[in-house]
Amino acid sequence: MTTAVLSIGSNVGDSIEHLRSVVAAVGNRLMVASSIYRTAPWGGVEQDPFHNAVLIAADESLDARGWLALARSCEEAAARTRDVRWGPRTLDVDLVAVYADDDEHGGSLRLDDADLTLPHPRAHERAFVLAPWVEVQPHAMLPQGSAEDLLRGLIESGCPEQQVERLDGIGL
Ligand code: PH2
Ligand code: MG
Ligand code: MG
Repeated sequence: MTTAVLSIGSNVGDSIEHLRSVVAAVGNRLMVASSIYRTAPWGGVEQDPFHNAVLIAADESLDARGWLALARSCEEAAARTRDVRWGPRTLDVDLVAVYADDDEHGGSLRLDDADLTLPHPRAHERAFVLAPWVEVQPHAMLPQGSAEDLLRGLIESGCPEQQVERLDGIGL
């Protein structure tokens, strides 16, 4: 059994519906979904704000590569293209962390492959990932520190690309 932390984001088309399509694909493996956040575009490309959220999901048989395949199939179903790095997209589904429940330390898997690095190598510098993650897993840890501390640092930086706003009254 593995548990995955999925960061989902969209800023093209009906972005809330794109996020909801991931909830549908995860189905009964969903453990918890964060609120939806409206977030400033991160990464220096001028574009519309994103909607972001985090899902935590568990599966008896998927390994990290299985979760990656699920993420990719969600992106393909949303006709995701990869034109501009950190540019606009219908749907981005990123694996932030995967926990192997049979790991005696209950630790987060470490992987450094060409197409998959775990934990996600840039999660610690993105409030759009950390804010929804801390909401659903307040004690989450990254190699760089606790997600909560890292988030506080980013918000206190006052950097425009770290602005996140939790949406009330609309959820996944
Ligand atoms: N995704 C990107 C680039 N920039 N900014 C925000 N706020 N949210 C995202 O999901 C996002 C981004 C490409 O992966
Ligand atoms: Mg991404
Ligand atoms: Mg991605």
